[in-house]
Amino acid sequence: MPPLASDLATGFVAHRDELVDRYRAAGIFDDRPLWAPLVDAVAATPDAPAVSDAATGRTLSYADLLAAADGRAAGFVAAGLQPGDRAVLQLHNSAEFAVAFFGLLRAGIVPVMTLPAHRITEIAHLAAGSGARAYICDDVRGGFDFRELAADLRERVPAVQQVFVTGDPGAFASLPDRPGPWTPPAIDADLPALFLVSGGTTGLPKLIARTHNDYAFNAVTSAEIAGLTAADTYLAVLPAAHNFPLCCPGLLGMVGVGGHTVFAQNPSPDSAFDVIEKFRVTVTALVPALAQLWCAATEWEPADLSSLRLLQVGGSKLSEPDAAAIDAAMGPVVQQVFGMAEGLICYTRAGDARELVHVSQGLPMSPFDEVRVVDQDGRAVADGEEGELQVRGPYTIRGYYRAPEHNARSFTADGFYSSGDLVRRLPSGHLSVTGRIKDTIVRAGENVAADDVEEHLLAHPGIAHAAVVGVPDDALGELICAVVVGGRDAAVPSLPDIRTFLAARGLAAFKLPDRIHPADSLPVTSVGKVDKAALREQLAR
Ligand code: OOB
Repeated sequence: MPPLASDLATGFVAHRDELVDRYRAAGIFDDRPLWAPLVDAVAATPDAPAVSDAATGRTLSYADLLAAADGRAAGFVAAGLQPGDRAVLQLHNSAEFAVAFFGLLRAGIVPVMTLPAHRITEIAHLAAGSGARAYICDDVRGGFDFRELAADLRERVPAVQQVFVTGDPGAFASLPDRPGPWTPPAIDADLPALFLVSGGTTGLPKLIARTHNDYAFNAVTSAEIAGLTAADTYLAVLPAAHNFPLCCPGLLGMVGVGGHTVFAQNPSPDSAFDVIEKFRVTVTALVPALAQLWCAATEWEPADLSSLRLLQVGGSKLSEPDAAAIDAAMGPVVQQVFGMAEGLICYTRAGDARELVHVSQGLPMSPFDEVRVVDQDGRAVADGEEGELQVRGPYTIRGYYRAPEHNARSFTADGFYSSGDLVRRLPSGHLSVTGRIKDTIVRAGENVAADDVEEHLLAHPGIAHAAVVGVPDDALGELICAVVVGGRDAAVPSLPDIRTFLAARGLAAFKLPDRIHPADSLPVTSVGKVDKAALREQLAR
């Protein structure tokens, strides 16, 4: 492999040699570029549909997709970008997302996968941190002009020299297109193929470098577990740049089997149900809040959802009653997915008893995943006990990109990622996610896990959504504050009602909420998880 002229490898934390050797000996790294399955699919079924836009009905066959991606690749290079360069990609769900993404990969340019909800603070931070030379965005979406963000970005991060815009480019360039044959550069499959961004709700997102080898393994294994075939149609309705719809198995899993991916921007049931019916969608992925909404909507939205065989739910905790309700409303379709951009993905399996699918967040995807559940001192807890999940494995990073100070905190000396997630290992080996290390309220010296209180609140028939956060208090340190969204047609119950209800369920007195804040909705992060940091800020004001 010729050494890369670029500085891509600077600040990249590679796996340790002896472990790479072990993974390679097991045959789980195939040393091919991440785009290789696209070329395979073109060879096998050039005319099969690869990607469609739900909104316009535009469909690209596999041959079309590769030709379009190669036109982009040649265009990016003609515009002065080089293999190993980074480009911040911020596109809404569309066939063009797939064209630009594969175009960058075919040019050897490394995309930084940002989400449509990111704004200048995050984009500037990610562009600077990755050393990006280009920014790719849509013109205007949802009333927001991304070209203005681009102009701001050019000022704040002058190293971003190129801006490419879909639609009306304004002062910038359109996405480049140089049709014709294209020879992709050689790559080193153990170097980053793309950057994901961390999903944390505190601080600025961190850059997560995923290699060709590790991400291809992620896609293939996920597709196997989901039982994907060329006959499947996947609906990408979560933001496509997120790990879940991108590779778990998502777009990349579908390309690997030659299946069809449909992109939609509107996840509301009235719109998404039409798409499922029209394209006979078989698989999709949602966050719990959306899955709950879809489940409720089956009662009033007339739609034929019989094609849907797998509804993946992950990103935050799906409660047992909600999982059971979705199965009851839509058939036994739920698959729980507990994953992180840093690597580890857990899935419930097709053969699991439905009760296990409802109570657990799944089993690690690979036998090579090493999972430890540890106490505050880093010692393994007994099986069944709650502790922090630490993980090491073939597709879990060894460190964030160019972030040594974070790495000292988030990774152990022997290379495990400390996830901050609290889990319990069930006898089957499945994990149950019980909370986040930092998501506790310290009230009068007692530690109260927010998740614990939330689960009991959700059992109240008058409560549809609940988030529990601590608010500072002079006397008790923190007060337990529950922000609750009422059920359909129901007023939010009063504080005394709720306390009586929770006490009757056997919740300890020190865990009962001190305050109830009714709300119409809960603030969410870019991918749709409840944003506790934003809630705390709102309550502080
Ligand atoms: C996914 O990835 P990220 O990077 O946006 O967020 C990871 C964090 C996890 O550490 C955990 O705190 C939480 O999100 N999480 C869950 C969960 N799935 C993710 N917490 C409870 N139950 C679950 N099922 O969110 C992600 C990546 C790939 C596939 C699915 C989700």
